[in-house]
Amino acid sequence: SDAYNLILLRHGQSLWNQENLFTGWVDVRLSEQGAGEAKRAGELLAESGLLPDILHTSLLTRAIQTANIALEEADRLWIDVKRSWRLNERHYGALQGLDKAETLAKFGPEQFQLWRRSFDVPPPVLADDSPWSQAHDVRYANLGEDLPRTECLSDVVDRMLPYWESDITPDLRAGKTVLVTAHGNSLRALVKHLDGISDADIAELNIPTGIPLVYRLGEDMMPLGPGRYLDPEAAAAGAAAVAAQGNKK
Ligand code: DG2
Repeated sequence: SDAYNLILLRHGQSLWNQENLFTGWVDVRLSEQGAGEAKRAGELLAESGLLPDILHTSLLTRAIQTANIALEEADRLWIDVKRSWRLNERHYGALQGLDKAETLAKFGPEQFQLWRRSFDVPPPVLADDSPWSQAHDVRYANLGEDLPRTECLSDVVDRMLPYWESDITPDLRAGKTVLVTAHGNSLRALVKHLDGISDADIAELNIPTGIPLVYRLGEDMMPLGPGRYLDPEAAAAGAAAVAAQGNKK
């Protein structure tokens, strides 16, 4: 075929998604439900016949676990893998570790929505001596000035797209089916690019956990049509649940 296959997968529910806490770069693991979502994602890949030839993940455990579980289910644990901090979740700054419902109640819906979904308003910076800081995490020791202390979605686009260009698109051009296992906001940044979504409209986009989103790309590495969730009903329900997260008790 003359199309290139790209599969995007947000990790399954994490322990902090379950507890409704802002996570960002904090390295929490999958919940039991999240592991089940990852297994289901692997089943969906196997059923669809879309078998990844190469995996790209973030450096965060929840994305790596999700990929491993899904690939095991699809009998593809053996494929090549590349990992990059550039696929990490958006750094949530001083919101990392805070309860989403409490934050909404304390700062109000407008500020809450700006921090969570605006394109260009970053939360306050996270101090390096916070227990939720990554300033002393060995896996980021080589980042130097690139290590974020907070990020808005625009910052994520700026550090994610170079990796898309330099590392992911060459694998696609080589004819490989590429699986990218990442996060709510790093995938929002990639979908914004692929679907040409405006800075204003991207606020409305929410990515559900654990459901493969498949794109067919042309020679220009842009989609030939809309992305397709392999379980559209579960994806719609999951996206609505993400959007409502601040209101959850
Ligand atoms: C979530 C996204 O990231 O949260 O950082 O809390 O995808 O790694 O679970 P993920 C977080 P929202 O921006 O949807 O609040």
